[in-house]
Amino acid sequence: MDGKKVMLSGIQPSGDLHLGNYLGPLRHWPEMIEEFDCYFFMADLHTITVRQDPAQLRKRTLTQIAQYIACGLDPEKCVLFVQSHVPAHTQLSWVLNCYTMFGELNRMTQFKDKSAKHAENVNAGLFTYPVLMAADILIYQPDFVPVGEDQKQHVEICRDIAERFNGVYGDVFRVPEPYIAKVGARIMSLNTPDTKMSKSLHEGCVFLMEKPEDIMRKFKRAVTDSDTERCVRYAPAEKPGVSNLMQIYAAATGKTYEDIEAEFAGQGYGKFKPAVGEAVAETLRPIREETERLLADKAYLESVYRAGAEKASYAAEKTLRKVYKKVGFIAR
Ligand code: ATP
Ligand code: LTN
Repeated sequence: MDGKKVMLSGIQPSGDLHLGNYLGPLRHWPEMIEEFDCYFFMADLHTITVRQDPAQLRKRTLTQIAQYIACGLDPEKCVLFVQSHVPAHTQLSWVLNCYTMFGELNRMTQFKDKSAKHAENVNAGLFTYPVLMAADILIYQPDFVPVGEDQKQHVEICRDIAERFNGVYGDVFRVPEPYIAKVGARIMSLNTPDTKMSKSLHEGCVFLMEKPEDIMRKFKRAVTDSDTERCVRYAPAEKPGVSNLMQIYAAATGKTYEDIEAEFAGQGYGKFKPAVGEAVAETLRPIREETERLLADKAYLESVYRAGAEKASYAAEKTLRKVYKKVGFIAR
């Protein structure tokens, strides 16, 4: 492309996108497309580390493309693609597997969590997941990778792999920085505010496609804290429930924590919870409506991901050729 800094990120279509995905990384992506050369993809290859229903996976992948566009990712201004459409990711992943240590993969917290959760299917893909993610990243030579807090360890191992490879072969890969937003980096479940909001915990999770009345219901039922002061105050350790709602409200409205404390001073939680619900419902309404409109135009979505795969392949194959040459493979 044209000498701008490069940015890349992806989300797995392993479930419907939720408020944590949106307020953490996704909301910030459209701000970046003017300034950076951006690649955003549906990480479908990653999803099969856990069993998927094939029809559901296809549907969710397509919905996710529509949601990316509805959130403001103009396909004319950034590259939107499906990970499995660019085989260079998996090709680089094999090479990087041979430059990644068993011990470092064994320390990854996501591997430990997911193998505990899916004890009947602790497959090798789940173990080498971070290597595929490193390949996804390094193949586009990005400067930044915007993700939520929980993905930081994966970007760090990617940096370690890149530095190890560069140490042997010279400066092949740019070593990228994670980019983690200050507000919204870790949205917690509305039911259990000590665990992160996640698509696998349905009740405490708000999905981007949910109707306003369902969103309101979830916020009205959100767990607040059992402290006696009953006031809206930001104190994550003492008041995790209220502080999480404040984080959501701040991210959805752009207000500061001080503004929010002043707005609800002396009012308890009765007005605060529906106000957060309303702010979220209003933020998500245009995204849901635009997603529905786009999903009705399959031909357009196909044209977006086809063009995206072509542009992404061009950049990815350039890095792959360089890597193959460095390690000593004969060019075809
Ligand atoms: P799972 O339920 O399988 O753990 P997930 O809901 O955590 O999935 P991912 O696909 O792993 O979602 O994450 C996609 C992106 O959203 C990542 O950048 C991740 O850091 C971010 N993210 C996920 N959950 C949250 C959250 N609760 N708050 C902020 N960011 C989040
Ligand atoms: N592991 C990420 C998805 C992902 C990703 C990436 C994010 C796969 N490859 C490359 C950033 C860059 C997740 O959200 N669970």
